[in-house]
Amino acid sequence: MTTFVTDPALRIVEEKVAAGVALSRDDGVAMLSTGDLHTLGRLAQAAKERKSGKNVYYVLNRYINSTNVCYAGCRFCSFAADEFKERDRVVRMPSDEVFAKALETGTNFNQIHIVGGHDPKQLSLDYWLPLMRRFKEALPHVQLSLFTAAELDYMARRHRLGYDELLATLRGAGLDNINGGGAEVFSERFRKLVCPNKVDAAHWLEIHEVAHRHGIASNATMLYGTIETFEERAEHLIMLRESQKRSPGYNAFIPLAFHPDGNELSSHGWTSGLDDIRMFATARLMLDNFDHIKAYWMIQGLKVCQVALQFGADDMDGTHGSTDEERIYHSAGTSSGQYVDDREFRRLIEEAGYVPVRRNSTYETFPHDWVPSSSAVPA
Ligand code: V47
Repeated sequence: MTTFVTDPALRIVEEKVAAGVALSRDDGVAMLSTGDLHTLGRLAQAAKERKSGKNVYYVLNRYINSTNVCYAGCRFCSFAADEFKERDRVVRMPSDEVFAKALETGTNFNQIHIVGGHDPKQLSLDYWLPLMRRFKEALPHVQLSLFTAAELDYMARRHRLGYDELLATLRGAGLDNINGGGAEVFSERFRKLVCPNKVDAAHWLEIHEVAHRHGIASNATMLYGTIETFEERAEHLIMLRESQKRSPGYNAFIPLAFHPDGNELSSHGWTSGLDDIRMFATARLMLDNFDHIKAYWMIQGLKVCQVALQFGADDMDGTHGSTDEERIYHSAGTSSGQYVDDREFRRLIEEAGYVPVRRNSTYETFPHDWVPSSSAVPA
């Protein structure tokens, strides 16, 4: 078949990919700015299929934001609430409420995804260790995908623990996976301007690498669509690729499109569909040592995410429970709902030409109609 490549920079990308040469920062910038979407998509789709064949993954899960109290003050955030000045917006769930919330719509799920904020009252081992053990006892089939590296850094400093000791303790209580947030953009320039009070890039990477050595898997993200340059996006991806080389354990990369409502960076507006698609494809091609690129329906919307399956993505993330209330993206203006029926995932994946595969956080797979044994009963 004759293929037409209209962007010469993508010809170089194609040659490097064929020769197994890692893509450079300049290649990343070329992909992020190309007008030749068809070539970019063809290359990214081939890279996806070399990794995961025809499979596209999803997970039956519960999503909980257990607290929105946060003292980090990131300028892109619409979620954080000041516990003294915004009392009516504060959500700070006692651990019994988190447990009850997870079970509200049954036990047939394989992951609990929880993120919160830099909350001095909730980010403590006294709160989390008993809750994690309780989950593991009651729901042995459910993996715990908890915290971001930003929260873990805060917890370590609060308890005056090294990362090694903290992560060994959390692993002992059942932590399976660390969520990918807190990475934002690794550039020092970006962090100084946008999130100066959050864990820096070196410590974010160190936390994930230490976690991997303790047998805890993790994800990685990048927040795109504000003040970052394409060079900074490409450098971020290269830093993740190097981190995976040093300490393998990242499963998925998730591009997080900026949501502008109600935060200090709102003048940057929404990302465009083309920017989203280029971001998925660029991530797929640059992160040659990551198995999965996730198109999270709640973030780019189901329609863009379905298209992303032909631009390198191989995962749509989770259903959430039908009574879950995600707050990070809903306070920043997402028009995605709170819940997707897994039949809808299967329909969209099949229509895109792929095979839907149910997974857990670490990509163990299940038949779509798998149910937990009756011993999974709330304690
Ligand atoms: O670090 C906050 C992002 C992250 C906004 O591991 C925003 O599967 C866009 O950890 N616009 C936390 N993004 C969420 C997180 C996550 C999300 C999806 C998948 C996974 C995973 C983890 O949310 C933060 C920040 O980058 N965020 N506000 C906003 N206005």
